[in-house]
Amino acid sequence: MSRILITGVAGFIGSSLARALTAEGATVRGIDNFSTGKLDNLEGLRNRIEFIEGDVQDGKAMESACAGCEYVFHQAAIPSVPLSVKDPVGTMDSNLMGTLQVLEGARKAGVRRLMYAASSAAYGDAPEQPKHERMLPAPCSPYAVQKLAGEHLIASYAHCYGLDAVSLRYFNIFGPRQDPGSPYSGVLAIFIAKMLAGETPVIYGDGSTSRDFTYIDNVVAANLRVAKTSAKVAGKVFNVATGKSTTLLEAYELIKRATGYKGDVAFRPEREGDILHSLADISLARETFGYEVVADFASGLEKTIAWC
Ligand code: UD2
Repeated sequence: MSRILITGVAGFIGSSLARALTAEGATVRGIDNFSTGKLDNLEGLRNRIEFIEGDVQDGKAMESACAGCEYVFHQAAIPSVPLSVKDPVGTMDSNLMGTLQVLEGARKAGVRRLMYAASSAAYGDAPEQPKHERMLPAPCSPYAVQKLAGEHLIASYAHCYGLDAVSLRYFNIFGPRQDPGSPYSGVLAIFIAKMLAGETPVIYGDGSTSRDFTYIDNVVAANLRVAKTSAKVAGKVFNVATGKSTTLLEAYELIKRATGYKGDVAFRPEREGDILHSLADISLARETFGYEVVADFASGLEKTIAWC
C-alpha cells in the first residue's frame, strides 16, 4: 500500500492506523475536524503525514482529500450511542452524510479499496450470541441506524459504481489515546482514568452488561489485512472483535487490581439505547482474509493502563 487517506486521523482509531501505516512506509494523508479528535493524538505524526483540517461532510474537501489516494480508511464519526440519543440530527449529519461524501470522493478518485468503520451496534439487543454477520440487523439507537445505513451505502456504491468498499463492524474498541474525558467516552477509558485518579467509577446497570472489548491492535491488524486481501470483499460486512466477552463488573475488578484503586463503584440505572450483551463470532473475517486476534482483553488492558 502506498498512498492512503484516513478520515478521522486525529481520533483514537484513525491515529493508531496512521502510526501503523507510516511504519509500513505508506504515504498517509489524514483529515479531521477535531470534533472528537485531538491534536495530541498526532504527536510524532505531524511531520510524517499530510494533515488536512476539514469535515467529511464537505464534498469539495473530500474530493481533494481522496484525489491520488489508492486506499481510504474511513474512521471519522461521532462514535457515541448516548450522544446520538441526545442529538439524532447532528450525529446523523456527521455519521451518515459524512460517509456519503467520503464515498463520493472515493468514487471520483477511483480508489482501489475503501475500509469503513461500521459498528456492532447494528445487531442491537437481539438475544442470540455470538453475533454473526448473517443475522438480521436490529439497530436500537440513532447511532446504530446511522452506522448501519452507512454499511448499506457502502454496499450500494460497490453495486452501482463498482467501488471496492468494505464494512468492518467494530466491537467496543479500547486502547491508548482513547479519550476518557467525556461522559460519552468508552467505558474502559473512563474506568481507568477514574480509578487512577482515585475517583469512583459508575456502572450503568447491575454490572452484568457484557461486551466483546477489543484492543486497538486487533482493529489495525484487521484493516491492514482486509486492505491487502485478494479475496472479494466489496460490499461485504465483517465483525472485528475477539470472540470473548467480559462483564462490566469483571472489567471493574481487573482495573481495580491493576491500578491499586482502593475505593468502591457506584451503580446507576442503565442508559437509554444501551444493549445488554455483545459478543462476536469472528469466523467470517478469519476465513475470508485471515484475521487473527493479536492481543486479548487482559494483555490489551495491561498495555492501556501502562500507557496512561
Ligand atoms: C460502543 C461504542 C460505539 C458503538 C457501540 C456498539 C464506544 C465509546 N462506543 O458503545 O461506538 O460501536 O459500542 O454497540 O466505544 N458504561 C458504564 N459506565 C461508564 C460508561 C459506560 O457502566 O462510565 C456502560 C454503558 O452504559 C454500556 C457499557 O458501559 O452499558 C459500554 O458503554 P460504552 O459507551 O463504552 O460502549 P457502547 O457499547 O455503548
